[in-house]
Amino acid sequence: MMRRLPWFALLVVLLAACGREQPAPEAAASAPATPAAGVVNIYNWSDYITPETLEAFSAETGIRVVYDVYDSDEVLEAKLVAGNTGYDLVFPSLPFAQRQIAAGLYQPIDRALLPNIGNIYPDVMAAVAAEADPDGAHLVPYMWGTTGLGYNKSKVTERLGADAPLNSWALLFDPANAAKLADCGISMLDESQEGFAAALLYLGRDVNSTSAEDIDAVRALYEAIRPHLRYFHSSKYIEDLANGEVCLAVGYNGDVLQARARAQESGNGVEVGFSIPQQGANRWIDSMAIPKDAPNVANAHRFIEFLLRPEVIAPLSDYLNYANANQQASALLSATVRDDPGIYPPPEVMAKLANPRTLAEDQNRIRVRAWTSIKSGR
Ligand code: N2P
Repeated sequence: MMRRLPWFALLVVLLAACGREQPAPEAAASAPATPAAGVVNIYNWSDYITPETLEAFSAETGIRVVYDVYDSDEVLEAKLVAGNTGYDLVFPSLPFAQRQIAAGLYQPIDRALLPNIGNIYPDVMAAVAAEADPDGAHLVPYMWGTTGLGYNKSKVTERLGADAPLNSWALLFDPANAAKLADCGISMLDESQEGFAAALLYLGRDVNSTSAEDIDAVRALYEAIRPHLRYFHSSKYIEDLANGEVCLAVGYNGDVLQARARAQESGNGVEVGFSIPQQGANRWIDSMAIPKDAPNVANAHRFIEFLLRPEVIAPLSDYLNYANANQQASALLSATVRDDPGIYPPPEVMAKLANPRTLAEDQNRIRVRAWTSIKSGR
């Protein structure tokens, strides 16, 4: 993927040197920060930015970036609820952002400080308004994507044959398939909302259902495949898919495609595929938001404005394999990213995507509890 842009050659060297692309906290900003310029404390999903972006921001503004990562909306939410995170900017997904806004966890964003806000696709803005932020006051969309199936082509077809259902949730939820893939490793996201959505889509039901009948049906599905699942984790599968340590992962599209790219770059012969199952998949939008007690609000706005620049966000999409929300950036994307149906799905697939919703707290608690017991296999 880095072959597309010559300046990413530098990144290859940096990544090879540190073995991972994750910027270590505090390590990302190399520009000397002047005390006047201060700092911005960012808490973002793992594998969701490049060190170059942070360095470019610091070089231009003199603002030091302190950067931490998480791999679950639930982890982010627990910190925000506890308060005093020290973070200036976080990246919640829609259904979580909706209830976090309702709970007063974010402060309004000053759009007057964001001259590039008009670059966001109107329909992405509209979806964010409809699903979470009616007056558009708290969220600036960053990237969006889907949750689907990442697989190791040769290992899966060796075990299930050439007609393996690579485009179906049956690849995972049909116990006969899961049993045959168990030895090469199956991983599942550790997020109740994603775990439920995958199973409910397979069953042809509403991803947001909290009915007792549907919860029981989901439990039964997982019970049948539980012995064949190697682990529940929301970021480890990138490396494991790339190395051939797992052969099937329920994962976020860009993360699976990053695994595909890592395998290609390492030349290890592993061919990773991604599919949005025919039964449909969750579609999510991740946005930037400023916690209510953020210590460096002006710097948070400067970082948001930086990411709203087409020439900043386009190479990020190229590298991360996630679709960004910036209309002006589309012409700058590499053709392979723009034309990848796993990143920008065709209309007929878009029509099948499901929107996870914020669930009522008591209903959500029932699903989270069920998920905990599904994971423990009890
Ligand atoms: C990035 C995962 C972001 C997707 N690694 C979750 N909304």
